[in-house]
This record gives sequence, C-alpha cells and structure tokens, in this order.
Amino acid sequence: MSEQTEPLKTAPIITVQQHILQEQKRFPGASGEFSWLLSGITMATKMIQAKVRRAGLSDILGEQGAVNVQGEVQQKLDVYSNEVLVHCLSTRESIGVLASEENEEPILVHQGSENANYAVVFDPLDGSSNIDVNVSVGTTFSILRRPPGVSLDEPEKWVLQPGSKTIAAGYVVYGSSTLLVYSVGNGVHGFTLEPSVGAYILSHPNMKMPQQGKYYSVNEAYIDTFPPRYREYIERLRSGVLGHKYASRYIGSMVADFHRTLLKGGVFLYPPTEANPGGKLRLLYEANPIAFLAEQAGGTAIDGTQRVLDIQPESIHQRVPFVVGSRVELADFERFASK
Ligand code: P6P
Repeated sequence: MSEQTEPLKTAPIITVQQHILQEQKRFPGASGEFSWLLSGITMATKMIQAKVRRAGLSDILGEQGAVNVQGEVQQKLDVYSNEVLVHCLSTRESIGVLASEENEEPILVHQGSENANYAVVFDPLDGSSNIDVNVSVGTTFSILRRPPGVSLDEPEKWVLQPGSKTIAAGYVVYGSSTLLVYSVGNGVHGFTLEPSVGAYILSHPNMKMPQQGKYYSVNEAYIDTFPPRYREYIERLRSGVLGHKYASRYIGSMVADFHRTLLKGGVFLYPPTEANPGGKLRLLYEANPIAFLAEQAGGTAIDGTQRVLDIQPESIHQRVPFVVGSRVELADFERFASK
C-alpha cells in the first residue's frame, strides 16, 4: 500500500511589498505612504540591475560610437542609476528632499507638498569602478523623517541628521544574484530578485551577524599609512589572539564586503589613510545605512572612536573612517585600538 505522503511543506512566498506592508503596521498613522516610498527604491533597483547585468554588452555596443544600437546616448552606469533613483523617488509625494552621492546639493522634490515628510539619501551605484571587471556593486540608501519645524527652504537640515534618526535603510548588492537587504528598525531581512517575475522574494528572514567571524576586510595596500593602532589591531587578528588566525577578504566594493561580513561575521575597515586622512567612505549614504543594518543584525559600527550612528553630520558628502562587524572583533578593537 502506498504510504500517505505529506504534501511538500514549502515556505510561503513573501514579496518585499508584502513584507513592507507588514512592517508598515509598526508605524502608527503611516497611511501606506512609507511602503509607497520604499517601492520607489525597489522599482529603481530593478531598473538598475537590468543595466548592470548587461554592462559589458552595452560597453561593446557603445564602442560603435557615442550612440548604441537603441539610439541611446551611451551613459555611464552610475549616472544612469542616479537618474533612475531620482526619477522613481520624485514620483513619491511623501518625499521632500533627496541627497545623492552624484549630486553636490540636495534635490528638492514636491516643492511645498504638505505630505512631504521624508528625505532619502543614497549612493546610486557604490563601487561602480568594479563594473568593468564584473565585480559586485551596490546601491545604498537611508530614509529620514523631516525634522520638526523644518521647511523645504532648509533642505540640508532634512538630511544632516545623525544616523540614529534613520527610520529605514538598506542596500541592494548586484552580485551572482540581486539581493535587497533592508531594515525598518525591526531586524534585517533579505530578498532575492526573481528575474522571471521581477519580484524581490524573502530569502533571508531576520538576518543576524555571527558574534565572531574568521575574515578581516581592509585594503592592505595602504597599511603603512594607517594610524599605528589600526596596524596593531590587524596584527592581533592575524596572530590568533582572538581564538584563531584570521584570513583576509577584500572585494573593494563596500556593499559586497559588508554583505559577506553580515553573513559570515568578521570585520570590515576603511581606516584613515594618507590619501583620505578623514576616511574615504561617506557618512550619510555609505556608513550610516550600513551601520544601521549592522546594529539591527547584532553587530557594531564605529568611526574608530565613536558609534557611527551618533555622529552629527556637518556636510552632505562628509567622509568618516569606518570599522564595522561582529561584536567580538569590534569589542577587541574598542579595547585595544580606539583612541
Ligand atoms: P579602495 C568604492 O569606490 C568605494 O567607495 C567602496 O565601495 C569601497 O569599499 C572603497 O571605495 C574601496 O576603496 O581605496 O580600497 O579602492
């Protein structure tokens, strides 16, 4: 007699839109504007990934002159990514101000709209110099609420807020798959793009960074110009005092290097260097979103001395030294290497 076989139990398919609507319930009074806002980001990243995936092809096409076969002017991918994000976010009435790595000044959208209560800061295509060699790149973003009493006449005030005021942040890593990782302050969740239907499907619910990892990630070409305490710290990781000798992994794309750190644990560092004595990574749209996610996942992020999310930004494109990763590695850094 054939055994009665249980039907295959498969996990429910949850799209990022469904997930956002669930999360949305945590924001009392939010009338769906927040999920509408986030859908502007997810839509833009789907358009960006479609271009990133065929970058090599478009380069070949582009070599036949400034205009490719579709008659489009050959655009640099980071310019394209920026324009797509600005376009998609400008159609969200709830957004008043945008700040992008690609724009010197903040961008005002919906001048005077009463509903404009949010600012979005983003790096449209972080690590874009890696595209030519087919290495993962990423988009990073943070969402901030308009500070009380601040009008659209003072757009900088909308974005020059400490990362602790972040209400949502995330990144998309365009790697072997396209993965959206985001948090609204209720844990970190990852969604893999299913290209056949163009939907981000929940694939990494409630991501937690391991308490300790086995990799450190830093550009060792500059090690001679790091402050001595950073050099000593890296030597500690190599020597095995934390229980094992660390291996080194460095992709040169912050989103990809952090994504590995989130999944595997360890530490990613961009210390002060001779070329960038104040650090290379931007506070608002690189360090802050990553620091928000790191803390939500149980990790830590500092600028070498203080919590990144406590830093009061002075300017939109301000740079900071950056050390982010697992509790064990960051506790050791703070014990032995922070000022
Ligand atoms: P370096 C990419 O250009 C970027 O902004 C980050 O994504 C990355 O972590 C860093 O710069 C790499 O810089 O100096 O190691 O090439």
